[in-house]
Amino acid sequence: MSNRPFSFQISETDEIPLRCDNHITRHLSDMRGQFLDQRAYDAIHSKDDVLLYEVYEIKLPEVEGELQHGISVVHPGKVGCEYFMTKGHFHKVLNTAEVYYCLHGEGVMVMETPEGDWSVEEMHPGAVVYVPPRWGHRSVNTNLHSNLVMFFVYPANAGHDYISIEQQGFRKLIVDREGRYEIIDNPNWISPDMR
Ligand code: PAN
Ligand code: ZN
Repeated sequence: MSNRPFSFQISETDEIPLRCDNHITRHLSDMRGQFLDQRAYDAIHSKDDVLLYEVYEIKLPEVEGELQHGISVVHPGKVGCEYFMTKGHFHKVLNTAEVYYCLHGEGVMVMETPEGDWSVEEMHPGAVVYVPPRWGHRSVNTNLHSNLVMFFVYPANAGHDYISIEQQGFRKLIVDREGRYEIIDNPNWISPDMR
């Protein structure tokens, strides 16, 4: 059943949207094996299953024609020298795009095709990133003092393929080097011809 038209307010701060009926939380334990520095991961995890990021959505039917949209909030912090980030995914319907609009904070969108082409786009308030069809994507908060808050919208029937990224990783990692972010090769990335 489809919704009646509706509107709601979001502000350019890290406040949560007033209208939301689906709140997704992801903790360190949801990201096992995704950070490069396993020792740093274990050290943090042994003390606390830290909340890394949250997604606020309005429930919509996951069917063609609907546009899922909401707010993602990536909290500040690091595991080793890697910033807090989302799991990242391809859309299950690979040929579906997504738009992100940054409301607050600083970060990057790491993107990659199944063939191994890659791109990193900077996010800051007012920045829009277009994630084309077929591009896997992950948001990374590169500011250690504030949340990275973004509005996103994508076809509601897109679905999420998390397994591919869990298995092969992203080709590029985003690390902190003396207060600035740096893009490095992921030594554990499995290239398409080795899968
Ligand atoms: C976003 C993401 C959100 C969380 O809504 O789902 O940023 O990231 P993960 O899904 O990788 O945990 C989106 O890209 N939806 O398609
Ligand atoms: Zn997506």
